[in-house]
Amino acid sequence: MRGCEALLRAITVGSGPGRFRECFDFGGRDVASWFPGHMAKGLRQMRSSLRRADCLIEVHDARIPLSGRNPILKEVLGIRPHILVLNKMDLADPSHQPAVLEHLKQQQCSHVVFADCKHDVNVKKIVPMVAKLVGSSPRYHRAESTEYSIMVIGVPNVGKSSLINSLRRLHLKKGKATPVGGDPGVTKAVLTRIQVCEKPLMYLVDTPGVLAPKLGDVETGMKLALCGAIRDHLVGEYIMADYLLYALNKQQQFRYVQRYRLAEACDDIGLVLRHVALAQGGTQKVKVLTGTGNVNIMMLNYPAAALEFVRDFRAGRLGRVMLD
Ligand SMILES: Nc1nc2c(ncn2[C@@H]2O[C@H](COP(=O)(O)OP(=O)(O)OP(=O)(O)O)[C@@H](O)[C@H]2O)c(=O)[nH]1
Ligand SMILES: [Mg+2]
Repeated sequence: MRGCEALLRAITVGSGPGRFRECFDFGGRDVASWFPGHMAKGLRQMRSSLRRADCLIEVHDARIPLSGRNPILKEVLGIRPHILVLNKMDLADPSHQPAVLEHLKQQQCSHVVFADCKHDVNVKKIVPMVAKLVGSSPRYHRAESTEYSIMVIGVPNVGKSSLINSLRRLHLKKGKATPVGGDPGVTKAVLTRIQVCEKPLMYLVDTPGVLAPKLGDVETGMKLALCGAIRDHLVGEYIMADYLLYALNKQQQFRYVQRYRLAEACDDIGLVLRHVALAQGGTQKVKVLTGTGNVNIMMLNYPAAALEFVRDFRAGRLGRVMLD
């Protein structure tokens, strides 16, 4: 199994803080196979809907504010007023926010909102920002129209649908209009317009998450996978868990030590997963053939432990982390 090979290849150096891997060995992985074909269709649909949009709201994960944004979306963005919502701020280390804003500004991306759409934090800032931005740029269509038509775009699972639902909760006191889920690919097609505000009259169009056909480097792909933008089985849970451990140590985020009752921080994913499996009581019955007959023995379930480790990160149980 590829994940196991990578595990064996992972170089572990010592066990105390300050003695961790300085770079990650991806074992020659190719990210091309992580791009699901249905995304090309989503992208085509978005191109045609774009003609009717006044403004684009790009949603991205605040834990990877600088990497993993779809470059094709960026091309499209050049011709529209654009707001970047860095969502899931509740899961990201807030100390990096000023540096992130500065970095994005240098890339001509200056309308940025950190938000938590699950708990409606900072979401109220968005409608006035859209109104101001559209008001100060020439309308692209229906000059007589006073309503706003906005398209919500971004890579999978970053919270595009959650943003629409949050806006409706805040401005219209209305319930869910578009489905939300923990796996990438919940929104399958460009949806019809959903009203999110009365004054000004504003409609949002939800879109399926689309990854770039070329993800760039494998490290970007791995970060996207940890944030749930790529299906776990395409990448492999072992390598994801190992990269996560590498990233946590690099950020000096050692909350996992206490959570899984390790003696100290370490860079050995095998050891960490052993503790995760023990902490969650994760065992697996395995049949062993012996000379005197078959016996069933209980073994630690490492694949389940790897998945649990990644899930704990995604839920914020390992602390607020910045992967970029
Ligand atoms: N912690 C946290 N979770 C969030 C936030 N926003 C969304 N989520 C969760 O992230 C997951 C994905 O949310 P969706 O709104 O379905 O994301 P999407 O971008 O529409 O996903 P696709 O349609 O699959 O591309 C869900 O489990 C949400 O509950 C947030 O601000 N904080
Ligand atoms: Mg969605």
